[in-house]
Amino acid sequence: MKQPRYLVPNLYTADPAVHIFDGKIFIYPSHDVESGIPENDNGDHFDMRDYHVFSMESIDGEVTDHGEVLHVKDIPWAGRQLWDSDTAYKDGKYYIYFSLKDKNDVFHIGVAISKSPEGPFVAEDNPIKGSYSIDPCVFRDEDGIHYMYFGGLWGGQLQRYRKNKAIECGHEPADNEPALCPKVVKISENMLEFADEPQDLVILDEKGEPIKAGDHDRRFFEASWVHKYMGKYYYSYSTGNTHFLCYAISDSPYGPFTYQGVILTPVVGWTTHHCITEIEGKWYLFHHDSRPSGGKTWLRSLKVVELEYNTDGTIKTIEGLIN
Ligand code: FUB
Repeated sequence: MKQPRYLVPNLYTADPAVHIFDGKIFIYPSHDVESGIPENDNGDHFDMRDYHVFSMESIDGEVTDHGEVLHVKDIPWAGRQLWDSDTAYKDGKYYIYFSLKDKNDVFHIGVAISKSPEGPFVAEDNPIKGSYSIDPCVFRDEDGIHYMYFGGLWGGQLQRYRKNKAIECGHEPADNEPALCPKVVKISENMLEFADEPQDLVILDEKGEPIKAGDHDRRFFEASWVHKYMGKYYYSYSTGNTHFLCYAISDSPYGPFTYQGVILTPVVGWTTHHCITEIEGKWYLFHHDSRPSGGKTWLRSLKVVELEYNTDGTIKTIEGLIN
C-alpha cells in the first residue's frame, strides 16, 4: 500500500484501534455524528452514541461494516459521549474498553465483552473501578500481560486529578512545571479490573528531564498508543492544541519514555488520533482527519498510510496535509 487511503467513505469514523484477530484486520473506531452542539474546549460537539466494527482481509482489501456493536442506551451507567476505545482478546473473549461520561458528566473507562471480534459487545454494569478520563489503549506484551494506557486533557478531564484522586479545581500545572502525565496500569487476569493503581507515564526530554507543561509541541494531551518494535516500547500520543502525533521510546512498558520526535504533522481538523499496527511485516499508521467533511472537526474520517522506520529505530515523519 503506497498511497494513503480513506477507509470508511459512508460513515464518519475517528480514533482508530486496529488489531489482527483470527487472521483478519479489525478496526475499532469512534463513530462521529452531527449533533448540532457548538464547538467548545470541553469537546461537547463530540456527542457520539455508538460503535461500529469494521474488518478487512488485507490492507488493500474491501472494508466490511459489521454494523452497530454497542450503543450508549445499552450501557447501564451511561451519561453521554462515547469517545475513543480499544479492544483486546483473551481466552476466547474480546473486550472493548471505552471512554464514556457517567450520569454526572464525569468520564470513566468502561468495558464490554463479546465472543466474537465482530461484536456485538455486552457492557458491564459499572465502569472500571478507579478509572477516570479518556482514551484507553490496551497493549498485550509478549508475556501475555495486558496494560492500559489512558488519559486526556481539557474535555478529557485529566487535569481534574492528581495521584488518581479528583481535586477540587481542575487545572494544568504552570508552564515551568512537569506536564501532566498519561497513566499506565496493569489489567487484572479477568480483564475487567485494574490490577493495581495507575501510575504516571513520564516522558523525558533529551536532557532526561520530564517534559514541561508549557512545552505544548511535545507535552502529552490525549490519544495514547503503545506498540513494540525491535524489543523497545514505543509510546505515541497527540499534543492536542498543537496538533502533532509524537512518540517516545522506553525499555519498559511503565517507562520512563524518552521523547523522539513527530510521527504525523497536523492534519485537517483540530484532533489527531491514531494507532500503529504491524500487518504482514509492514507497519501502518491508522489515523483520521476532517478533510472529507470540509474541515468540520467533529466529523472525521479514518485513513491509513504506511509508516517507516529509520535503521536506528526512529520513525520517519509523515506529513499530515498530504497523507
Ligand atoms: O473522539 C473524541 C476525542 O477526540 C477522543 O477521545 C480524543 O482522542 C480526540 O480524538
